[in-house]
Amino acid sequence: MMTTTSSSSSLSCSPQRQLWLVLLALVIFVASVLSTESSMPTQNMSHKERTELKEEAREMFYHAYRAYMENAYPADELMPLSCKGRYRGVTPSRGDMDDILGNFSMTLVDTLDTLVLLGDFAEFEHAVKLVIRDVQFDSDIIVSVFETNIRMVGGLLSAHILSEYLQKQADVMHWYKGELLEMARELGYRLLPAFNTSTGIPHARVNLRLGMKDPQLKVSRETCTACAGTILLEFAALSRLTGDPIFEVRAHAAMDALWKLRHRGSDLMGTVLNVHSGDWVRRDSGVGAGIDSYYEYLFKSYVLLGDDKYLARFNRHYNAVMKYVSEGPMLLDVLMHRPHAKSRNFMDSLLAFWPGLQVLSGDLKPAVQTHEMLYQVMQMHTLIPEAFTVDFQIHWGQHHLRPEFIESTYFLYRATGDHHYLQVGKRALKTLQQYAKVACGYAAVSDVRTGKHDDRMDSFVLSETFKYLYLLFSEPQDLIINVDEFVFTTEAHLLPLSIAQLGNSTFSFRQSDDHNVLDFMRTCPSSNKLFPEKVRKPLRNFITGSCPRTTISGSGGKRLSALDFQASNADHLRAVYDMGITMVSVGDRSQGKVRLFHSFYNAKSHEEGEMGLQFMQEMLELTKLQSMNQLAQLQAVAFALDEHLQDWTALMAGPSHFSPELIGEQFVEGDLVLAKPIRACNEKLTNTEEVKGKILVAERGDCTFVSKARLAQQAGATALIVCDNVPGSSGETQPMFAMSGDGNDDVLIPVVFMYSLEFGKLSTAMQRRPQAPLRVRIMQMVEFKRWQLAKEAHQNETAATTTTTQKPDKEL
Ligand code: DMJ
Repeated sequence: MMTTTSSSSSLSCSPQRQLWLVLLALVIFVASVLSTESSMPTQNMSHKERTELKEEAREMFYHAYRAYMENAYPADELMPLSCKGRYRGVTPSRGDMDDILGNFSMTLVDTLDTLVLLGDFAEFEHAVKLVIRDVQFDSDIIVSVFETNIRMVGGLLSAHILSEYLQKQADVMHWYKGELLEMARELGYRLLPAFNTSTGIPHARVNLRLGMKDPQLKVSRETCTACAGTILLEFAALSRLTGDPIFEVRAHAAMDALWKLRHRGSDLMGTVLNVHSGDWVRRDSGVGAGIDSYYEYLFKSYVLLGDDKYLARFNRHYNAVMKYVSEGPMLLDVLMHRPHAKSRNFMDSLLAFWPGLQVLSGDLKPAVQTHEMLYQVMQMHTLIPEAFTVDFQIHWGQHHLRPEFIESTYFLYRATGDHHYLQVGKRALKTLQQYAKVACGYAAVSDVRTGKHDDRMDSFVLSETFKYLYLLFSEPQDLIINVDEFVFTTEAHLLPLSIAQLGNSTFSFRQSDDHNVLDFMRTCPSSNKLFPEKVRKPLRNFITGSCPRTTISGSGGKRLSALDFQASNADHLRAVYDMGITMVSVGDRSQGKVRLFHSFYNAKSHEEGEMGLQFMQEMLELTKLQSMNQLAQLQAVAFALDEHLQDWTALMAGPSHFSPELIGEQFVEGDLVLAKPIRACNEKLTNTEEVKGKILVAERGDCTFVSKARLAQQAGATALIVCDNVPGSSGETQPMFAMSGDGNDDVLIPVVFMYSLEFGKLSTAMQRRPQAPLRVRIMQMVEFKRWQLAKEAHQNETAATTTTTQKPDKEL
């Protein structure tokens, strides 16, 4: 909440004096540092520190890369504790996990494009030569189609594209004649037999030499949604670069077949299916393991190929995920056919990619929230465990040095410019240094509770984890390529947006007869038209459009307005400084109060001084507006502290988007009763009789807010209070929010949300009077305040009247 005061000693001065002589003493107290979300300003990271961290990320990469090259190459992976290579068929098997390995030098292939991003052309050239010389695919080995595609085909394609790019731009590698592309094509052909299924959905595994003729694959039937749905980017690139349509045709067919398997009611997908019958084997639906990159590839296929149908499909799934799977910042699996039932009470670390995808699709707010939750999990356990429960306890304790959380941190930083994400990245980097670095590379952790190391360093550590860390701390001018012109595959390989221009003779975008595209066309305004505009443009410029970044002040630059200003953005701070505004922290730093002074003397130029003045005026307006808005939306749960209902107190609560608003003098009053069961997610409450005509209290979790509301309404409650399930949460320390619904307007009773600490006070009041129910009143907070003031005024008046009538009596 912001409060402002202003004063000016310049009012009587001439305009000239006003401009140049007088310190304009506009003083603004800005609590929450202009952010409605946080009360703690993030410390900005200096350029020097950022550069040092970038260099540290580079060193981390080289420590791991050299360890691999010197001790493991040409093996697929380095075993960092044994300090030797992991070979399929030689190193003792780890079971299915080893399907990732094809004895094709996977770590080197997966790493090639990171070398280019680091600007190490000499090593890149050397590594490309090694790959061309040493890597071959004619092996009697069963490999995972998905992993081989994302790591090997993706790695080869991206290295091919960058080799050609360097030939042109850096005048190097003139000997290169497309050998990597040929290798990618050969490998693509070796994967194709897996697509010979009755549905067109590929088998999970294939023998590199024998295709599906390997006797061990005879019984193969099951695959995961992500395994089958994470092919199109690489296969489309392969087709368009080689001119051989078969890959793209097969990948589109697989995507089409998968789309048909969605649940028509919920629009959700399961995680495991039968490739021949198309039946679901596991109907759990979330955004983590088994399904993650299917959603990612729907969206990115639209971005890379420009085919609207993939955006329409992504939108349908995305809405379903946000409706059923998303629960506040958490993402919890549900059953695709019974989406109101949560199917597990833990989350896996793979879902940490989701905020990054949300950023790309333009949905920033939930991205910030989920990322923040993950950051808290990280702080709680030092490293994010492979899976954690809804109360953030460890479910699976391993930590595989996965990239997803850093990937999302990078995208959030690019979208917001908020230095908070640099600080998060710094913490992630330092943690890896402390807990994962070993003499021979970086080792995964087998249990984050003990910190014990595992003898594995997956290829994605070099291709993704260190790549995203390096990118996070880099400035665009540090990079040889403009990453804004590329799409990152799920393995962080770079595919240029220009691939769409290569076209595809076998596939006409306009032929798309997907009726779901029409669904979007019919909506008004058409999200099919608006959303692409919103996402494609910023993606082409890599989301820099969403927030002013560099030329925000100074002559010729766009003026920074108070509305756009972010106190955690270094560019903004610089711009504000140039406009002659100084920021001084006041009081307790933790309250985030900042005082702004404007002086024309301090402005860089006259023009910027004027801008500064305008900025200060806007800030005053904004401050007023924000405090009014926040107060207007805030709900109050009020109760009397005394038996005579005289002395009332109000606790802060948040409204909902799906229930009627209590406006002005409207309120609901009633006795409180707790739901049985307390989460109110079952088909029926067991204490329906008791609930009738009362205000029901239910705990957050297990099902959506709106489903709790429907249950309360069905039981005859007059209102519902949902209390938070995270101990210690409070509206004083975190932003209040409005609960989302599912687009229907069938809830007719008011529903409000209370954080734990506020609800705790209510609960104490209930316990204090166990024999009688606690009576509460739900209303707008601003109305409660007005009501209290009116009551006080009335009491004062009565007191005054009593005094005046008594006085004469006494006198008499
Ligand atoms: C990577 O191979 C890819 O990011 C994939 O999509 C998911 N798993 C790993 C990293 O965790």
